[in-house]
Amino acid sequence: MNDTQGKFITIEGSEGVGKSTNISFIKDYLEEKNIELLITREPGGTPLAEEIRELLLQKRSENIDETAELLMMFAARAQHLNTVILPAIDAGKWVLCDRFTDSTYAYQGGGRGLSWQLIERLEETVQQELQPDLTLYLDIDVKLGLARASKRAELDRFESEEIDFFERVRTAYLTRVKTDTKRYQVIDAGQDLQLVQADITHVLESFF
Ligand code: T5A
Repeated sequence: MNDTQGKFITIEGSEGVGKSTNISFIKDYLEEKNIELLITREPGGTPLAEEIRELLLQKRSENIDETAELLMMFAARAQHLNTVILPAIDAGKWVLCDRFTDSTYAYQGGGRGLSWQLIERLEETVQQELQPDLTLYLDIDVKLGLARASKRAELDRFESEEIDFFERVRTAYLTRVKTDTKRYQVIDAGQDLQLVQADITHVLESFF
C-alpha cells in the first residue's frame, strides 16, 4: 500500500459487543479529520454479498454444512473485496469494515472447529497479501455480550448458538490477537460506553 492509498480498518468481536455503536463513533472521529471514508460490513457490502449474508443468517430447518458456510463467507468476501474494498482503497479512501477474515477464524475456526490451515488457504486465495492496517478487537464476557444482543431484534442463526460456541469464538479471537500486537488493538468492551470510546480514541490517535 503506498501513500496515496487509503487505509483499511476492521472492527471485530462477538455478538452484541458494540461494533455498530462504535463504528458510528469512529466515523465521526475520522470525518473530523477530513478523511474520506467508506463504511461497509461482512458478510455483505455488495448486493450479491448481502444476498449471501441473508442466506447465512436466516434460521433454517436444513443444517448448513460447516465447509459450505466457510465457502459462502469467502465467496461474499471475494466479491466485496474486489468490487468495493480494493477500489476504494486505491482511490485513497479509508475503509472501515464491520467484521472481516478474523471473524472467519473466530466463528468458522473457533466456533465450528474448522482448521485454521484451511482458512489460511482460502484467505491467501481471496486476499493474497492484503491484511487490515488496523483491527480493533472489542472483547467482552460472552454472557454480557449475549445479554446486550438479546435486547434487540430476533436472534439470527449465529446468535442462536449455544454459549459454548461463543466461548470458543472468544478464545479464538484472543489467540489471534496475540499473533500481531501492532495490528490488533484490544478494547475492553465490557466497560461503560464512554470508557470504551475513550480507549478507541487513544488507539486512533496512536494510529495517526
Ligand atoms: N460471521 C461473520 C461469521 O461467522 N464469519 C465471518 O467470516 C463473518 C464476517 C454477522 C454474523 O456473521 C458471523 C458472525 C455474526 O454472527 P453481525 O450483524 O455482524 O452478524 O454481528 P453481530 O455481532 O450480531 O452484530 P450486531 O450489529 O448485532 O452487534 P454489535 O454491532 O456488536 O452491537 P451493537 O453496537 O448493536 O450493540 C448491542 C447493544 O449493546 C449496547 C448498544 O446500545 C446495543 O443496544 N451497547 C452497550 N451497552 C452498554 N455498554 C456499552 N459499552 C455498550 N456498547 C453497546
